[in-house]
Amino acid sequence: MSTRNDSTTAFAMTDTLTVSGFAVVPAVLTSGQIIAAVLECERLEQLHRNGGAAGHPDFNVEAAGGGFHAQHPSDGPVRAYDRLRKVMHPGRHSGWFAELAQHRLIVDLARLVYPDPELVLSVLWFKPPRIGSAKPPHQDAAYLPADRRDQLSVWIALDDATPDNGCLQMLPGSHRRGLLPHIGREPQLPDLGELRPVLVPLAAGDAVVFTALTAHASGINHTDRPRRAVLFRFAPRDAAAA
Ligand SMILES: O=C(O)CCC(=O)C(=O)O
Repeated sequence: MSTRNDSTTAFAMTDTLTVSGFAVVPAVLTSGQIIAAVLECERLEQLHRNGGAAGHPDFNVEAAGGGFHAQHPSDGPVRAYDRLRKVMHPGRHSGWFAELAQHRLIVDLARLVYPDPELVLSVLWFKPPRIGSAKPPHQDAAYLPADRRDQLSVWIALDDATPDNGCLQMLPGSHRRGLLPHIGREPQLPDLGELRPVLVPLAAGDAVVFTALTAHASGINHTDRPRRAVLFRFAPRDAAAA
C-alpha cells in the first residue's frame, strides 16, 4: 500500500485535485478504526433513539419528504423519519471522533493543500437504510461567506459506499467555474449545464478529498444497510481565524 508520506502519491493526488477538483485516497482508516467508528455511530444512534439528544441542534433527522429537519422534531415515539440523517460536530459528542479529527493521515491530506490547516467543520453522515435521502448537487462554498470559501473536505466512508446506497457523485472540473448560482433553503444547483456527475464508490476506510467549489451530490440509500461517513473540513489557519 502506498503511504501518504510517499511524495509520488502526494504529487499524483494534488495533481488530480487540481485537474478534477477531487481525489480518492484509499485506506485512510484501518479495519480496527472502521469498527470503532461504526460502534461510535451506533452509540450516537442509540442516544438519539433513547431521547438523549432530543432537541439538540447537532442531531438532524430525515424529513418525511426527504432532506432533513434541523433538529429532532418531537420527543414522542421514534418514527421511520426520525432516523438520524447527520450529526454535526461529532467531536463534541464523541471523544473518539474528536481524536480521529487529529489523526495524522487525515491532517496530512489537508497539508497537501494548506501548510497549516485548521479543522473548521466535522459531520457524521448516516444515510439510513431505505429512507436515506439524496443530497442534491451543490458546492459547499454556497454555504460559506465569500472570504471563507477556500476549504478542503476529507470525506471518509465508514461503510462501503456504492451506487445503490448513495455514494458520492462528483462533478469533475466544476471547481474551476467559481461559485455557481444555487437555489433553495438547502442550496442546490438548478442547472448542471455541461457538467456530468461521476459516481465515486468507496470501500469503508477510503476517503475522497474535494474543494469547497467542487460540485457534488449523493443518491438515495436503496439498501437495507446504512451508508455512514465522516467528513472533516479544513481551511488555512489564517482564514479560519479571520
Ligand atoms: O454524505 C453525503 O451524502 C453528502 C455529503 C456532502 O454533501 C458534503 O459533505 O458536503
